[in-house]
Amino acid sequence: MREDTIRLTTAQAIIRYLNAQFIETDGTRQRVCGGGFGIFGHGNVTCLGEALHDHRETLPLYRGQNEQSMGFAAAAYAKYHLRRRFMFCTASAGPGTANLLTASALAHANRLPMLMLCGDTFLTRLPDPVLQQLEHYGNPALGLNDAFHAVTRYWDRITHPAQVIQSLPAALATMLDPADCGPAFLALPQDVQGWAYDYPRAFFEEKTHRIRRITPDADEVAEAAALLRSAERPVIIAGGGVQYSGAVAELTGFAEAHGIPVIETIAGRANLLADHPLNIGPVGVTGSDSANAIAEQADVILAVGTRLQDFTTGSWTAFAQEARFIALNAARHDAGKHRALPIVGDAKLGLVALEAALGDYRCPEAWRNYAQTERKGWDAYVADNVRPGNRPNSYAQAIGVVNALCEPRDRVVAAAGGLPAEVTANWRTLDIGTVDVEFGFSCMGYEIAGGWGARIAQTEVEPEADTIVFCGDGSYLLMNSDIYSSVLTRKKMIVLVLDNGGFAVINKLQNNTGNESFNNLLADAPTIPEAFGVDFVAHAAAMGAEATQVANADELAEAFKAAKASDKTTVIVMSVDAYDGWTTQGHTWWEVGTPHVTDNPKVREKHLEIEAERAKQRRGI
Ligand SMILES: Cc1ncc(C[n+]2csc(CCOP(=O)(O)OP(=O)(O)O)c2C)c(N)n1
Repeated sequence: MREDTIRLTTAQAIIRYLNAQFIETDGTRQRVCGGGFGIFGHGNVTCLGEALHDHRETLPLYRGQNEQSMGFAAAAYAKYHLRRRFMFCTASAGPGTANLLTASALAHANRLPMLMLCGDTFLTRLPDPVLQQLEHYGNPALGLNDAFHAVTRYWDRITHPAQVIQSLPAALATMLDPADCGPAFLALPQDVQGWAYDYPRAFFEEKTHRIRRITPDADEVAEAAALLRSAERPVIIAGGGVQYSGAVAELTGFAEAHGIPVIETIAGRANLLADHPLNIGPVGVTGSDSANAIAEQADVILAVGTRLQDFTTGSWTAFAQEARFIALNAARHDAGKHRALPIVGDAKLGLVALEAALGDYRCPEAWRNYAQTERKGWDAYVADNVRPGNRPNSYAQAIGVVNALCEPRDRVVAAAGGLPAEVTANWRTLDIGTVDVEFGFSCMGYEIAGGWGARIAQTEVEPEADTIVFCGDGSYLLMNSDIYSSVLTRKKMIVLVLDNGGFAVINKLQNNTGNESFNNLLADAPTIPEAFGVDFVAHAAAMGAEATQVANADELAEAFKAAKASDKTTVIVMSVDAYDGWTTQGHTWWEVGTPHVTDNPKVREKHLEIEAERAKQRRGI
């Protein structure tokens, strides 16, 4: 019997296939692709656009303002859904696709799925050089899309319609894999998009995916349990992988059963509620004194679902040289870091297995008490740090006001500048998984675009909650047009623009390394004859948002209440101090390159000071 086929273009086949992919989580089956973001150009409008139009009811297409911000929105969408759903981004050939590069890097660093469907030059090369083609003299096959190799987990160029039968399932498998998860890129030559092929109908049958749980190896669990049983000062570092695995209950149960203190990474914020007695706070460069105090004394550290990046480890100075690590991680790459005893596997299954293997081990009470006393000290510091009127307007005050007025399910988004550290230190977690501080790539511009993507996801699940974005003036100026997108698409956000006159956190770093203020705050840029601030209220209002300026934390509280009551995107602007406003406690050493030779004695002094701390740095493998 002849195989049943359907004649479609490459573009039609891609979209038809995507439309037929479902995911089952917690008994609910839904489309794995939540739709997409698109900016059309000649490289994608004619064929991909035609195919998308046919599926506009089931794969909603959001019209973007900037390809980079579309990618950020897609990343935030996937993060909200804990990597169980993703969006695609479609960009035209050349500059449109080039604009996606930063977003792809962000998704890669944060291990978030997104699918890029991007135009490419003609396979036949008949019209070459086509509009926007780079032309590599010695390699005609090399083009702009090849720049994505470094920032994708899956990359393919479709040079024949039949290839998608192999390529699409592989892209999906990558994006849904707990270890390999990351962005997937399909380069789609403009002619190939329209070429037709007789596809087997079976390729488009509905398929239901599940996220695989990797069962940990029994020997690895046994070895880790033996080490943990010997611990006198154990600590658990809980990362974002705990969220992705859905292992919060198992983490909490494990910690409680054995009485082990838990400290959190930035991506792992909101694994435990702020007032859980075993939550000792965020660890590392942007951490808490309490978590850092126990991190540096711990003898056995169980790292769960964390890639142990330098903000978590204080560039590897946060722990004792002789401390031993156990790393439970779905990715083998992460499980083996720093001579850790690896447990390669799912966090949920791993914690259950480890708990069974640990038996009746209890963490020594004195150590737990010490950790809890430290945490009380940190809570007192934060309570004072966020208090309105304690000093000039500060990030911490704004965070305290908003935190106090939030509902538990409200989602907070921050990314670059001083705010991620300030949110990490000062935000009290009201509910699990509600904090999105993008610090894998710490990318300016993610804030508002990511807020829009998160809000699109949030409205699918809990429209009554709010998405709250913390944004510096620098990030705002870098990328703000999704305020307009959010107004247009009625995806309400509350955006706080906290204006300190420039790149204040980098100015702080510049000063802390002995350098003069230069080119960060507007006031310190020699090429600016007379600095003036942006009227952010007028700017946001021009994009259709409600916008208001507040003078201080008390006025912020009133404006925030009004923003919560409104169904429109609201932008609240407050000036904060560039020097006097910082959270000063809770930081570990952080490795930055400093000049080994300089005529500036202050820079030399700081260089020596910074290098002296390096003695504490653990060396990896
Ligand atoms: C895309 C991008 N460019 C540059 C940087 C380096 N950088 C980190 S923070 C920062 C300043 C951000 O300014 P702002 O948003 O005003 O926050 P503030 O420093 O004032 O807290 C810069 C330039 C970055 N993280 N991302």
